[in-house]
Amino acid sequence: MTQNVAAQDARTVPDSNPVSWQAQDDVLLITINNPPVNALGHAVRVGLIAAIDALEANGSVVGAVLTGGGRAFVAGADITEFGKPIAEPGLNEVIDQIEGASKPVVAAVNGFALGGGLELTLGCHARIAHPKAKVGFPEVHLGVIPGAGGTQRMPRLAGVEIVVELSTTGKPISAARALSAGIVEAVDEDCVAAAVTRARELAAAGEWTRVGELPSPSVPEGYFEAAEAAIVARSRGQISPLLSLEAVQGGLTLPFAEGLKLERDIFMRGLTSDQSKGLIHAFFGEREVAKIPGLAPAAKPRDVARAAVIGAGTMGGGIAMCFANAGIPVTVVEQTEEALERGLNLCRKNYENSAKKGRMTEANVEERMALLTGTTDMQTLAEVDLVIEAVFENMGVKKDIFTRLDAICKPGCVLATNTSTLDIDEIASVTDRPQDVVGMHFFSPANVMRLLENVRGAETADDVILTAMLTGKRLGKVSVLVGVCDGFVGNRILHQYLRWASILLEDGCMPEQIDRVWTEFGMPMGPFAMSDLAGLDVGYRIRQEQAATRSGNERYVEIGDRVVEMGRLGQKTGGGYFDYIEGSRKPIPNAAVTALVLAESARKGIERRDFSDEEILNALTDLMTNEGAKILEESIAMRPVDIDITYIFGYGYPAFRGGPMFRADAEGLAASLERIEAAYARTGDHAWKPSALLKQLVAEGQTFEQWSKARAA
Ligand code: T1G
Repeated sequence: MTQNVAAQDARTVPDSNPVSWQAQDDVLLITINNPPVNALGHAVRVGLIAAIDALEANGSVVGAVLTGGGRAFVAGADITEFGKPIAEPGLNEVIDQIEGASKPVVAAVNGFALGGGLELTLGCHARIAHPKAKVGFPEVHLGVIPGAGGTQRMPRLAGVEIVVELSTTGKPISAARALSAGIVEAVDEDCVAAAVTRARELAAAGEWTRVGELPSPSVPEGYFEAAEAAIVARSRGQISPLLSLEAVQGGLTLPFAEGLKLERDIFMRGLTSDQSKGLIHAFFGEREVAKIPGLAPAAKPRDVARAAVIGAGTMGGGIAMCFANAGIPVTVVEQTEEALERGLNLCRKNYENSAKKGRMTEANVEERMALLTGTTDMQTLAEVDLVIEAVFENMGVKKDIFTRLDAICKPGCVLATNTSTLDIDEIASVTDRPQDVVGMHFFSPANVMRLLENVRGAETADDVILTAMLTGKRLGKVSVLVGVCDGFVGNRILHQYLRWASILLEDGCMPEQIDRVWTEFGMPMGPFAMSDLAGLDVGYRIRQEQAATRSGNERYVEIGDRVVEMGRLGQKTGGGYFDYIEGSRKPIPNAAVTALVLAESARKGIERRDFSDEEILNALTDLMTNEGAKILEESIAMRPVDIDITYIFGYGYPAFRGGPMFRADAEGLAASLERIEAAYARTGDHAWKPSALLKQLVAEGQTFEQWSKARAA
């Protein structure tokens, strides 16, 4: 049975009729009830048309209020309808009928009003929001733009700056911000009652504003050029923000009806783009990874009222902050008072920095810190429900800690390790409760990165898996369930393309070329700049430890070791593969490193050659495809989408490409396999040994997606 962790929260069954209306004296209250988020599916659109018809036909009502049932106002158009023929009435038609009604309609924005939901409110004649409501245009995250008048009405109502912000960043804003921006005219705890009153006032006045009839706003000279430059600088190749800007700018000089047509044309350009397909895959994938097939139907997550973290270093402190941020009391354990104080002080400093940036108040800082309890006495963990060990990556140290935890913690307490490379099963073997042991691999900085790899050990119980998944959701993480192997999913793939990037240095590339190719692809930074950020000494120490057992016939590149031995440990020493000016993260090529690369090629008698950008990109992405296929073969990941989501949320892989496996399907597996087999024939290197699954899919003319769907059926 597939357990949907996300659905562990209460869910209600959608009403048969998702739109209801009822006269409250002389005002018709129209409510949308389409759980879980009141998406504007066809039935809702039909219901809204019927509701406005009822408003027009009912002589005893003077106006109407439109609101949402449950926690949402409206989350937007129904994304599951994308790509299918539009079933009339379309959303534009619904909004036009509301805007053109002969009686005033006031929106009571009781919860989030996103995308088409916000556009629906713009067709109303006034908007009143609950203080906790949020409004936004997240269409850009789906590769499209507001397609039901948002780019044409919002500028007329609230000016260009706010619509450009909303529709190019996709970030929602609070009710208070919507009030100050002029999107809503009031904020009220009882927004429905306030909206009823407002509807009466408008009816009595006999006049109300139709946003579509307002004049276009004026725009400061050079505004759009500056806005476009800012978008290009931050969007890493995603086009939808630029499409939104184009629709807003184009509409300003057109009559409203023409502006709507322009918006529709641009919306369709987005919807039919490959980027939109990738982004929609990422949207649903983020939710699909929460669904775990094959768990016992009776398994339920254990209650986690109190947690503990062992280790107050960078990772431990960041993990503890995740619990405090979620309002879960957490005990932090260190070996010495001095280490404990240092760790808790770092947590406080992080919170105070957030407060300085206006992301939280001073009161919030104290609330969060009050949830953090420090101790050097592990015995105090006897009553906690979940412990996450986050100490040094050494098996002996971890085994000692788990032995002690096993003796101290109450039965049923979940014992998790944050290890990124060590064998969970070996750690579990020192306890009498291997069924309670699970991996919870956070990504640094733990209080920022959203990915959480939950690692299922050989004996991890189903309810422990659910506990780890649901805890991740409570912490605001995107949790992916993975199996036990070196590097699990994310780092195992990372190792392959990082290693090959170094080999490309010896064969003819320079770090700056490889990094440029990778960032132009849409990654946040290139492999060498990323290594500089993480610190080169970490990998150096691991490679030194592995030297004794490294197989002689595996090609090993020493450039990274030489860079460390030059004292260049990365950003923290002002330079690694690249130089960094104080206060800047911009990588600058370094002459000594360039000379070192050339010298290493010469020392090994390698004749360097030029590599095209395409050859570099194919090498790195083919290795991701091949290693991902091996991960699926070994059931380390359950589905290709689990690998996609791991990379999007853990490594900044561009969501508009859908993730490594989605992109591999889109680019064509046959061509990729051909390059992989050629590389294997040329190098004999294990990294290029073609995956059996990949060969099978190509032979059968299948994609990873089709293979995954067939397995799930
Ligand atoms: N359409 C269809 N299903 C949706 C949906 C939507 N818009 N939004 C959410 N769901 C599903 C979701 O897949 C999950 O399903 C369940 O609802 C609960 O969602 C014309 C064209 C609103 C902030 O992009 O951001 O309007 O996994 O787990 O954490 O201009 O959902 O349970 O089967 O995310 O409380 C624009 C997308 C659409 C908003 C709530 N709107 N949704 O978060 O719940 S395009 C969006 C969200 C548009 C117009 C254009 C979030 C949420 P399942 P959830 P949540």
